[in-house]
Amino acid sequence: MIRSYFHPTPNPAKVALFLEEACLPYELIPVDTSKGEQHLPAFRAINPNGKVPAIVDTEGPGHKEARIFDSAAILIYLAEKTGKFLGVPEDRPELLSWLLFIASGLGPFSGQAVHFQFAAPEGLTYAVNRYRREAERHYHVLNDHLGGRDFIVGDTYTIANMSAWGWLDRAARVMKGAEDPLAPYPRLKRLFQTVDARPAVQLARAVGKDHDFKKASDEESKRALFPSNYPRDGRSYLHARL
Ligand SMILES: N[C@@H](CCC(=O)N[C@@H](CS)C(=O)NCC(=O)O)C(=O)O
Repeated sequence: MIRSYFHPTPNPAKVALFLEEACLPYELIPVDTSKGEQHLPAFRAINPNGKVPAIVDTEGPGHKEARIFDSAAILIYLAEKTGKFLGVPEDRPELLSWLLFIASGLGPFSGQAVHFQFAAPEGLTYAVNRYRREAERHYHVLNDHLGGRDFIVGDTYTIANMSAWGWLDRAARVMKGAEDPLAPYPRLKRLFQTVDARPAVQLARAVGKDHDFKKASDEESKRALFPSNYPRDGRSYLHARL
């Protein structure tokens, strides 16, 4: 059995998509990051970095319980465990490269673009430009790569496409104000639409809908989500809570 620690945000969405695609039985454990549940000791024992997604596989390697955190690590782990959505072995170097490109580039720059356009104080033009432009640059790199190919790696739908979908789904926030945010990246838009049309995406979108995640952006949520903005006595909010 897999326990999936979840909040309805881009990185956990990738894992939700894999679990639905692979029809793996799992227990969903909501982690309300706006309430600071990612900082509770029980969750930090599963992800010391205090972020979702994370999973626990009660039947891990050697029949021992295993924890896995970080969306790319989880996708690789689950793909290897099930033998699904890995593509062919000859394409493994490309698969790892694009997965890590998304995990360390497209995703984080998109996240920072959202942060500086929606959550940070107004007037930080340099930061907005920096992260928005870098997100755009990553979109261009992937868009160029998709010339003449249907999927990111090889001829099939792999975990690289699931990973890209998680963040492309938030393109309207990353490219704040753009009427059709993927229009300048037609191949990326085609890829997004191909993945988004899969039946498992509808199931993944429904994950966690029955849980009342906190929506308000108030002082509690800001302190929970951006603890390093609130140093206390030389220690961060995060460490002060533990
Ligand atoms: N590199 C990590 C990033 C995880 C991450 O940033 N998760 C966000 C949700 S998409 C989160 O937990 N935010 C709450 C927080 O930072 O406290 C991954 O790919 O899983």
